Amino acid sequence: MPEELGIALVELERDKVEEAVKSKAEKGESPIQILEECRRGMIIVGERFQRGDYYLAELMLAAEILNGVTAILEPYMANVRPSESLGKMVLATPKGDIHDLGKNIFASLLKAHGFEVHDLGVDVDPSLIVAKATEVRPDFIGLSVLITPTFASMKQTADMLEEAGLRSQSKLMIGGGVTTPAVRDYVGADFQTLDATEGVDYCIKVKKGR
Ligand code: B12
Repeated sequence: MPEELGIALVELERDKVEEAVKSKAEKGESPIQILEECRRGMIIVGERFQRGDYYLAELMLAAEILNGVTAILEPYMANVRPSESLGKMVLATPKGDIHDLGKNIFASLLKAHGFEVHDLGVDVDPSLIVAKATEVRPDFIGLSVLITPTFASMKQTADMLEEAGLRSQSKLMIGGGVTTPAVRDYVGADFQTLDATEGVDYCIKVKKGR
């Protein structure tokens, strides 16, 4: 069971969540820890939805609250942000998928650790991802996926990057609730995780060689 903050999210108490997040952040608690607590709450919201205890409107409200938390924490992330860019990431939820909570958490953590993030949003066509990669020449391309039909969209993105001669210049990373090592192999990605912190650790390892 999550702690008080996570429970407030489960109970959809927006004001309580926002106050708790601000108060914890002001006291110097790690934004990463605060996000993790909220993420645990969001998992329970999903379980309630699946049991039929919550309706879609409640699920969407919880999602809205969690995206609000990510926004509140952004300035506090800046406090731990190194001054120089550690590397570039082009990030997207690919075509066919509109889930963005995990992607937004990953983006916030990356920024907090000094990465330059080009977040293309949700339901992004592979051609736009390739165009952005051509423009910014990122070290990493991250795809966040929560529904299985989007696997094909990820594979298409990987193939188009290859055709454009861009695949070898960037590490292709995938993440999000339905991804597995088998999906990583199908897509031909370099890395897969269900944990944003692990994703950030991987980026740091690649850039710093440790
Ligand atoms: C919230 C939610 C929604 C919200 C999304 C709101 C939003 N703004 O994102 C709403 C209500 C809109 C929604 C809609 C739908 N949903 Co939905 N949703 C969920 C739910 C409950 C939670 C997902 C979530 O946000 N988890 C919390 C986040 C923080 O976790 P996460 O994404 O895994 O991210 C973490 C890591 O994976 C990682 N990470 C994430 N991305 C990346 C990327 C990289 C590169 C890296 C390194 C790391 C990383 O970092 C995060 C933090 O550690 C799940 C059920 C579940 N328990 O997962 C269903 C679920 C994902 N949804 C599902 C479905 C089917 C749908 C709909 C199709 C429903 C419908 N019939 O209309 C639509 C989607 C339409 C579409 N085309 O996309 C299914 C998918 C099933 C499948 N296998 O395909 C699920 C699994 C529910 C279920 N069991 O049926 N949904």
